Amino acid sequence: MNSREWQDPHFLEKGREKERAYYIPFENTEKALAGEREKSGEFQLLNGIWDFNYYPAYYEVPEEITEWGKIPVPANWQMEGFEPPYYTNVNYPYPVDPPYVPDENPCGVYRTWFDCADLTKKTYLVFEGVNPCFYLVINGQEIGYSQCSHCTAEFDVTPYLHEGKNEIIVKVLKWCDGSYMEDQDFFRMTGIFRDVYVLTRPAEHVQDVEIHANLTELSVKVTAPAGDLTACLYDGDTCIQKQPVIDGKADFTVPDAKPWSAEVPNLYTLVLEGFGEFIPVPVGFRTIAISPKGELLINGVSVQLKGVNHHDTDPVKGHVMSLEDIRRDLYLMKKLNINTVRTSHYPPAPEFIRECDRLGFYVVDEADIEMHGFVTRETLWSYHMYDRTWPTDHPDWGEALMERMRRMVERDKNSCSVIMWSIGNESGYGCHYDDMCRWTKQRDPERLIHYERANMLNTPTMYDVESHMYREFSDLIADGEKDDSRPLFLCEYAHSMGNGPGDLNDYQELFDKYPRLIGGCIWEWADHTVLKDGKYYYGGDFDELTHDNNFCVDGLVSAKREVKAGSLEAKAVFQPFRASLKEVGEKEISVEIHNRHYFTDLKNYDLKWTVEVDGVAVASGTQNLELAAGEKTLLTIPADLPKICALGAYVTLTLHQKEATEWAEAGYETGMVQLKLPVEIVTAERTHGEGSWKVSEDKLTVTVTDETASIGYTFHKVHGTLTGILKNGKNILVNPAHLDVWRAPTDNDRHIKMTWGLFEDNLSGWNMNRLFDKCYSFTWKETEDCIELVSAGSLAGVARSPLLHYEVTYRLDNGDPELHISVQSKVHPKAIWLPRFGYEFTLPTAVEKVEYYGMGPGENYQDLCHHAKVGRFTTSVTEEYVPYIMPQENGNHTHVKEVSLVDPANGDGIAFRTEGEVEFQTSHYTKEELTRKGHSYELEPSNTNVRIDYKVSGIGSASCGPDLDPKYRLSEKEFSYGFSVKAL
Ligand code: IPT
Repeated sequence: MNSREWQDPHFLEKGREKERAYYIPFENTEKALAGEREKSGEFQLLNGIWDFNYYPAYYEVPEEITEWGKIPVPANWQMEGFEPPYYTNVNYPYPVDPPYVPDENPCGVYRTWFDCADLTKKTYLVFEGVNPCFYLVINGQEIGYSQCSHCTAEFDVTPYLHEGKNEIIVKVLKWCDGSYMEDQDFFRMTGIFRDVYVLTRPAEHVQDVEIHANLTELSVKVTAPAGDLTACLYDGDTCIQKQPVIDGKADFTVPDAKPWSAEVPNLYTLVLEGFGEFIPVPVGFRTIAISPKGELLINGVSVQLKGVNHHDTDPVKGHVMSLEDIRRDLYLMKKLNINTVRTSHYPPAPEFIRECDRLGFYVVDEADIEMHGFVTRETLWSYHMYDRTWPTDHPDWGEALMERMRRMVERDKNSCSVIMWSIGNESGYGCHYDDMCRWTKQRDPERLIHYERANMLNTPTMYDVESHMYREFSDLIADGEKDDSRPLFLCEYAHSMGNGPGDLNDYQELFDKYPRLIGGCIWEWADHTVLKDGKYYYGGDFDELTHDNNFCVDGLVSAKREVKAGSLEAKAVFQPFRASLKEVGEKEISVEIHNRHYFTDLKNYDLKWTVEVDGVAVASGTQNLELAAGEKTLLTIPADLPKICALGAYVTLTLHQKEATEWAEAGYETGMVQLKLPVEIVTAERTHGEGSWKVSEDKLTVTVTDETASIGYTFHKVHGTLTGILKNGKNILVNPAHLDVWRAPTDNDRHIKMTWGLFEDNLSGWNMNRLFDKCYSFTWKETEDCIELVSAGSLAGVARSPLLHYEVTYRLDNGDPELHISVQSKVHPKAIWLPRFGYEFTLPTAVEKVEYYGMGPGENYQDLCHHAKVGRFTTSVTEEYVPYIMPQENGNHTHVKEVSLVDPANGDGIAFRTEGEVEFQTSHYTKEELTRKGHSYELEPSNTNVRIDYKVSGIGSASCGPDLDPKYRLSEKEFSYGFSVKAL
């Protein structure tokens, strides 16, 4: 161990074997075909509990260690209690002074043993991931060094072994020069975090294998010593062709090969037999090409990438992912109709790629490179191109970067799922990028290459694909319209932080419209959090010197892989079928069905349909449609539709997997489309009670009596507010009902909230988070049929002009227990668009049971609603809450016409209805509490809070993406809405 070495960008390895394709040799064909590496007699997994000592600085490691602690392998030592976790995004967690890293560089020393039975064999030690670098000591002799956290490092340890028990010591440093190339946006974690194993192989053996397949041909190249070698191609357990390997080569022609695609991942296995070993290599027959229009062609078919960025992350284990964890992620992606993974921002474990080959995903394999922190090293933010002070251009760093590219390409070169190489992420641009791109192109002419930052130079022609992240819609439209035969790939889009993303459908519409927009990868798959004692933590919770708060909590699914509205929205937007209404007759509905698969006939699915009138099913059926991929057909649905209805009529179509798959049961709902039917809506007349209204002017109490109940309303004379909704004299309201515009900012509101509200700076905002409600006048008039009370006033933030003026009319019709509320509002001409606008009611906590007719069952917003449908739903206030790690706006419902909330113990409660539509939300947490608190575990409930809103602005993905699209903003300057309320 030498501090000069780990701070020298030329010192990259010692004793490490040349990189090669990932494979595991077996001792017979059966095992090779089964491919379970742990069953190979040549493979010995060393995972387990190892001896371990942690030293706060490397120079404290003693010559001889006499006392040892323990640690699991694989693990990150931050998750095992040795250091607090540290989250930083762009900023480096130490000064930017390459190649130097802090002198207080912690070191973890690991120890274990393994048995060696046969010294005539070759023994290799393989590390699939050690962060960030390590020295290897075998039986007391320091024989190896490697860096690049997410690269495989293999060592030939044969010369250092003796028969029997052999000692392995691994010394892992916390930082090295390589850390400058690993500035990814995640919790910085250290240690042996991927599998470690021994391979015991014959003295002579295959060193490397390279395959190339198109739709009918397979060519095999082998690096091996002279000797007998055979290549057998298996379809399942059947050898379909056998060839001798001559001069390191074998060629196969398989005219009827079943093609591989992410949708139908037909996989063959090539088994190389020779030198006493059987080496399986999965083979997918497929082609990758680009059409003259810039489309991505897989097997000649234009395919969209419906992807996510995947980081290795677990709230308990850190960066450690078992095969079960990998499968859990990939299964859930399949269930969400995701077909692409960008392995941000490093190569995943080799088994991850294998699983993608097997289950069917397109993979954008990314080199372990990110140097984002160079943009902030001189304060603020500035990118450089061809700047010799950046490692991307500095002569000392060329090979350090190149080896990262090479080690990935060589390891994953045989994978059919890998369709594109990515030369890392967010590192500016320099001459080493030119070199890495050229080398990759020459090494692998078949796959595509992208590097997002190449767009700073208008993406030089040596890149096959132009790529961008978080593109503005207007730019994307321009990209689509550009006459360019190169595909455009959004390597990151739709930032999924917290409640969101809300704009997925808008992106998808552009992908559908413009051939060269081949899709992209949502940022990102799962939240990064740390779970301790049942509480979820994020950046800043560990006293980090610099950190980026909850910017790591930005997954499409939670850290525990639970889905949220955003996940379901991705599923809906990516779903492989579309439906649109063609004709509605008296007895039948005609719907056009579009099979949006690229390779699969719809006959593999059941198409179910249900017609609902006013939330009640009136007809349903199941159809089995034979419809080739990409085709459209008309489906006729028999249904006797009424002439009129009270709330609405819809037909809902769902697509279900016929057969069980590895990731989902038979019947799993892959997609859903709801279509509104043109049935006239006539609001039912309300039956008036027998009684009559009475007004007591003193108390400003209005009372209505009918046969069953006596319902009254009270108002505040000065404030003009509705202070009471009474039933038998008991007020159901805890606080006066009032108008408001605030919502607890979502993560996607993190920029706009500064203009909405009063936060750190007291000049920029309209201060909407603490509104003053001024009543200018409150008057009432009675006629024979009704009483009308009118309150005119304004809402204003501190130190600001009134944000809006309102006039509210409360009307009671003689004998009708309902109070009709209508609101007119005029917003300040210069004011910013509003988070929302509507009424807030506060009810006792016991009012828990909820029924509504509107969009559900999950939360939905104007731009986050393709996963939801209109219907009648029963839920509870508690269930309505969505526990985002950083508390924020949640639980909204659009297209709502009726809502009731009651205390299940006594049936007391409140009911709302409208002839138009409102948005509705209810929660035991106030918007103030959700605004104030930083973690879900800090929240304290109070009451049942209900919103009946004119509108709620959409969600978007502006936490890192474009501003919320204007069409989803509540930016009208004048509007009105109304609804009725009564006690139950
Ligand atoms: C982009 C990064 O590539 C990604 O790693 C992540 O940090 C993401 O941002 C935000 O969550 S880079 C940014 C400058 C757009």
